Amino acid sequence: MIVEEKTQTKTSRTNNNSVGQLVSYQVDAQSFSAETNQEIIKIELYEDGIVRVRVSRNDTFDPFHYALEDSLKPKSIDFIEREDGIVISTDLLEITLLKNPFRIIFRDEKGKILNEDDASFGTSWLGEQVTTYKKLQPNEKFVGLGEKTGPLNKRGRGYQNWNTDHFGYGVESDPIYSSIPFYIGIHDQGAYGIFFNNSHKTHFNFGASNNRFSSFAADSGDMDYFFIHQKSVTEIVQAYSRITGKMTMPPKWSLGYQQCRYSYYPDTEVLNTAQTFRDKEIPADTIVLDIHYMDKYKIFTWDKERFPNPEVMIKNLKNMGFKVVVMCDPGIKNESGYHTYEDGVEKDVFIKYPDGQYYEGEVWPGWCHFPDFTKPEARRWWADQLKQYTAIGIEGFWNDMNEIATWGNMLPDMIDFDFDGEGATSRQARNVYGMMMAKSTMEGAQENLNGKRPFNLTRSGFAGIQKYAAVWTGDNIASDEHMMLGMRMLTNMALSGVSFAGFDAGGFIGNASEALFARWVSMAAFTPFFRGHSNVNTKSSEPWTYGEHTEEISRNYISLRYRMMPYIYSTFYESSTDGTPINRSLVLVDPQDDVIYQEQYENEFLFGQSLLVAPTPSTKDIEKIYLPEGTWFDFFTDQSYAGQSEHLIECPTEKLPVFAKASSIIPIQSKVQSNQEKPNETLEIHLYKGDKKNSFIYYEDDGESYEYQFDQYYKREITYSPKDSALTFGHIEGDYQSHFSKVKVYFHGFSDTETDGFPSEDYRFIEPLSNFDPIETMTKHDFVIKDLPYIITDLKNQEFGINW
Ligand code: NBV
Repeated sequence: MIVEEKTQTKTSRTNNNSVGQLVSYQVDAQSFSAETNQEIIKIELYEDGIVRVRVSRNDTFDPFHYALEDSLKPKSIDFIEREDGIVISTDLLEITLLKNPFRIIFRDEKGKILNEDDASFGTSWLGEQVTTYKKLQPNEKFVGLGEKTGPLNKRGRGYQNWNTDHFGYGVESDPIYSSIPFYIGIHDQGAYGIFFNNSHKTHFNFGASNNRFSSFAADSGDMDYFFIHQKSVTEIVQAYSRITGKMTMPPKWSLGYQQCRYSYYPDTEVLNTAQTFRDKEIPADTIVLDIHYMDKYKIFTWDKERFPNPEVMIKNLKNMGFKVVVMCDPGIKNESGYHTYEDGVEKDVFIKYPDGQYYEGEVWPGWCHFPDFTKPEARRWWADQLKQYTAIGIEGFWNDMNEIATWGNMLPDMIDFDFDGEGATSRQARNVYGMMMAKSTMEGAQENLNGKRPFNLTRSGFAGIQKYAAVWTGDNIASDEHMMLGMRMLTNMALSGVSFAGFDAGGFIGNASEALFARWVSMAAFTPFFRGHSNVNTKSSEPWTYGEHTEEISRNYISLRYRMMPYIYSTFYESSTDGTPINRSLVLVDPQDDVIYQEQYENEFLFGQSLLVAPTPSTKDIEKIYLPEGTWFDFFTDQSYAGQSEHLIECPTEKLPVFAKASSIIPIQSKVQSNQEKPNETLEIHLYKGDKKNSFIYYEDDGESYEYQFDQYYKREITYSPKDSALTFGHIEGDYQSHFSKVKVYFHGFSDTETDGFPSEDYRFIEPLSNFDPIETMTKHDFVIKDLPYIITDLKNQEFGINW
């Protein structure tokens, strides 16, 4: 419907120029399209709670996006015309599009305002830069935005997305390695998510230096954002994962402990390190090889003196139950005679200046060229190169320096990228380069490994990186402050779709104290990606480097990690199916509880659905902890605590404050030395007394192939119903035979009469230490120990009609 003829006006390069009056608009089955004097506008509905808003000053919208799932399809729109605008209503949202000037107001299904454009600025241009301004709502808080420093609540701060190698970043530094332009706003009226789908340098202002608006801006390209509203913050994160994708199940070995060092060499040191884990009975799955395995840092080569026969070394490690992860840097040394380089030139895979000359940047090997991972032929080429690793038994890959990092850190803006045929310069491609490298590595490895799951790790990423790799937080510092920052960053990343994330436990730069190392490893045992790593010329991060006591503590928590593997693996499965975070900020528990945003409590999180972990600096042995609504049980002593209140909790280095939620169902296995070793046949189910019905989806598969996508899994729902005093094992789904044949239930928090008739035995999640037993010591401090293990039955005998 033409409302008014389109007229041409001059865009000012200096003055803020906001989108004006709609001059025409039309609604078809799937979208609302409109024009102003200078812009085209499109609104699409992908789900009842997902709306896409696009505004462009070009004739058409940017056609191509790396972050979006191919399966995204707009659905039909119903709308009502009103005097001042158009209203689109769904079961979750009411979207008002004002016509003069064009502004948007998002309300929930009850009519409460969730988010609205600033009345004067809406979406505006300042030269080429496009910004959308949103009115700050009462008590509005902002969380997420991926790998960002600073507090949990980012209100009052501004951030930039520009993937940057930031060695030893500070606790407030910005930007760092990854860009995920997705955040969640929470205020008195509700919560919403905004994903800004633009890979240029982007800028976020959450009420920084102003008390009027929050905003998101891009240096160029379209305004293109997805507005999400769901019934809970968890569902907002899940919805975001429907837009940008979910991880596939990683190999189970990669969820174990990974030992890294910059760098282990020669091969004998690698083997000794692996053997020491076995000798000391500290479980581990992986040894990671950093850049010194290569011949002068040239990827796809081996230093012949240090590693004369990598294939044999990898076989020997395999026999010890260890997998190998290798460093993969994108910089390919410009050197004649170097096969990878010459082949790359021949196949024309490297990025170039606009005059057609190769870009050269200096990095570890010297002056290098860089594959254009946004070019399909270059991805194909990289996949072929990777065969040199997969052929000798390597199944793990570590994509580093992919921001792109070069000495000087100033990748020129005018470099040309293929951008899958669309063409782009560094300005648009830089933020996705790391993700496209990770995608190339993942897809190449998948192809070469013939059905085995590779493990893929990356430093740099963009929205959607979860589909291709785990992400770690780069070069952190061995300090308490950094350890606590790391915990927050991991929950931020999880709030932004990246569940499989971790940090360098122990700190990369500098040396940790014994207590810091012990605490860091204890906490890292409750993070999705669990790896110890440290910089060249610092102490190594093996658990035995920091003296016997720290070694014992590390052994305790690493062993506990392996005991929790059925719980962890099931939680990974949940995340791979619906995008639910693994490390869950308390924002996901009760976003309206203002206490959780306080500095003292902002680092707390749930590891999976049941375990609350309270990160605590190594310098403290008593700490104030906030427990959210409900009853909580100390994971190690069973002492119960009331929720929605603060507690002073003793936390000597040996005992990390961890609490199990009332009504939890936690599956645990016997101790193993790696995920490749089979636990015994009994699956333990730890049940915590509660008054709310709860269920847990137990999941198992072969841990190494993609057969689970073809029904080769074992899944069953376990439900605790306090009202009926019943624990029900649901029917088995999938065709995979569980490793376990027996199940043993342990009751926590129940009185003796409630569990009458079942024999009790001593139970511990962690071992007493040689010179300190945290649990006994706790007893002396008036902690009640209530270990109430009871065998319900050998369910294989089907006494209760349950066949595990
Ligand atoms: O490859 C060496 C390091 C690596 O250990 C670290 O984890 C990466 O973040 N790498 C960076 C290169 C530069 C380190 C100064």
